[in-house]
Amino acid sequence: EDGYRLWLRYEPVGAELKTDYVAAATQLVPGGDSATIRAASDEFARGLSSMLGSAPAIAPRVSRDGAILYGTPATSPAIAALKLPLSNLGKEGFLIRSVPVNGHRATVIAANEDVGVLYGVFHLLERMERHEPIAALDIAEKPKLNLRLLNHWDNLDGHVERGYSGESIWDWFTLPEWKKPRYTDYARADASIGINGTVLNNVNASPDILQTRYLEKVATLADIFRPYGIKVYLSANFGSPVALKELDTADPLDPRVQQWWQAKADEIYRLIPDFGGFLVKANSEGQPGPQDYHRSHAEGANMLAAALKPHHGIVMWRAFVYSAEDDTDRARQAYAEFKPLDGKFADNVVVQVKNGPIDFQPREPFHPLFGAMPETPLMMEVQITKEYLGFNTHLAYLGTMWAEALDAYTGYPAPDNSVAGVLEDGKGTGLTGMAGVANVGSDRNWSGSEFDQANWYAFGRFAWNPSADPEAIARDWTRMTWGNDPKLVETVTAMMMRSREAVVDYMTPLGLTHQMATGHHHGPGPWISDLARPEWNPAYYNRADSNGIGFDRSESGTDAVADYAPEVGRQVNSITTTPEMFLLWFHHLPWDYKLRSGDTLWDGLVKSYDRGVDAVAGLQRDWASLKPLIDTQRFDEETAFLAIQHKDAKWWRDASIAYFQSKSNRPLPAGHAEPPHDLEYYKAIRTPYAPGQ
Ligand code: BDP
Repeated sequence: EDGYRLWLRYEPVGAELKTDYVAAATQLVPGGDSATIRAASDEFARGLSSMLGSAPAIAPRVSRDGAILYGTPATSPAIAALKLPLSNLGKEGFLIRSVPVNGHRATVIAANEDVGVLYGVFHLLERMERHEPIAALDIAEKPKLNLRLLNHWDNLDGHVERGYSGESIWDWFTLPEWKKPRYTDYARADASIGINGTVLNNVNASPDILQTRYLEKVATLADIFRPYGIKVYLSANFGSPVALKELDTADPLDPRVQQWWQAKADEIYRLIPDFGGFLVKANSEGQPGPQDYHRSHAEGANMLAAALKPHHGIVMWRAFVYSAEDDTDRARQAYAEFKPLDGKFADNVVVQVKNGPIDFQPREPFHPLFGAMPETPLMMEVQITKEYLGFNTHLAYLGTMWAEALDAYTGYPAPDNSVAGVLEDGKGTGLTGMAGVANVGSDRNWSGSEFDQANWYAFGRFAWNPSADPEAIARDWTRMTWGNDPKLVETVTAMMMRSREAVVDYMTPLGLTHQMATGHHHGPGPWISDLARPEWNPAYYNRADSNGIGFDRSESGTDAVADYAPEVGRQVNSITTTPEMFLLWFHHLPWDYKLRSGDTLWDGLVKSYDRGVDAVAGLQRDWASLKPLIDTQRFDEETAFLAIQHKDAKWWRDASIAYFQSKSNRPLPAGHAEPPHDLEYYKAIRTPYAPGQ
């Protein structure tokens, strides 16, 4: 049991359930013969034979009780005859119903397009994995967002930026000839959670990906993914025409540049007719961009969009920018650059905004752009890989973190004013979506740890439905990944639900942020203040001194609160109404400031760190109690990883307390132990190598 099968383990079911399931799966009746319907049939064969001991035979029509009929009205007269209410389900929705067909009891999986059928087949199989009843179904599902994409930060040399699960799964060296079975298993996993697009290469993009010999490899991957409803996209380096030595400029208003991209787009679509489009990181962290030629982000994005438009491709233009010239407040910089461009983007451009205004931290308030671009479709980018949450060895279920951002009230006039509502509102373009920076790599278990598979899974579920319940997702994943024993399900789900808060507590409590050591971002470095740019330094963010701690973003500080809708801004401008979890994000406060608990800020801070460490010890205890219920290989690995997390959590706590105490000059609250070493000891710890840089 090495984790390779992810949540699609299809474990054999017990005798009683088997009788029910066998009776409800006596024959498979595919309505159609496309590659997608064949993939659905293959999945049924794989899943049912594994869960029930044998797979039912494929039949041309429903001829006995317990048949499963699946297809679209267009290719299956039997489904057309049922006149099912499919009109509201779009291209990707599906319906599953227990209905009589030809006088026989049957389960029908119907959709408008084959990919919807495939999603429905996975849905039914996953229900069976969770031991749920399937005899009387009436399910209608459709995604709320259209672009449900993984972003792979994979370099062409196989290295994955911020990857903690081995090397890239794309073997560019052996493509296009060698089509690894793993590529198909990747597509199956994605389709099982509704992911419908994948950006294959790093946003810090090598221009080489646009060379013909790489595009041929990309085309092969696109062919493998197509039956699973997955489109391929590429990160495009804005300076490609120059870097590939074909032009001496990449100025988006230069006709030669426009023609270059047009010809490149034409070439791509000759090879990949359904190519999705480009993801672009421009004028950010040293990447080239339109501003190099004094053009705006919109002018750059629109030039690429024009090249893709005849082929129905799109541009996802990232808003992750912070400029060296502007040293006011990094949290305001994307807003400052993009807000004035609202309404200036072409209708096949969507702006891709990180969930928070800084950078994938354990906790951030939502990005103010979500409430500020009424004329521009926005998609949300989250990081599935845990660059700032302890890599693959710390257990941190991100579903709760994403729900916190998605549920946040923006004040924006979207249907429900939440960030999720903003994402669902494509401003008439249909460009609604979420992107997740993938944690998929060459490790046997794909994600570097079993629990990190949950974050891949949860990402798909949230992209399908941004209002989803993180606990329900955790429970579903647990059942499929670890088993259906009630104690196991409750224990693991509860562990997951409190895991991210534990990380916040031992790394960056009370709204602190970006306290990680330089470069690799593993381990604490709150004292660091000597890096070239101010906003790379943890000390820039904590601003701890003998008076207090925190970053004043109120109107008396950097006024970042003004980037939010007035009612949101008012709430966080005032110290007393700012939620305590964001206190030091928005305010610089004296060490003796009284928290709601009655503790001083200093005491509360220390207690948070300790609470985080204790929470990890709790995770260890809970996990240990599951030993009889879990296979040895996966149990042992997680046991070891939790021990690493516990050790790291103590390191975080002790180093942070040692540093902040050197500023606060206050004793620790009663019952809280002093760090075992002095500050110099923690400062001297060097991590010579950490994965993912
Ligand atoms: C940061 C990562 C860096 C990425 C950057 C981005 O440290 O590796 O290139 O985000 O999103 O968090 O572009």
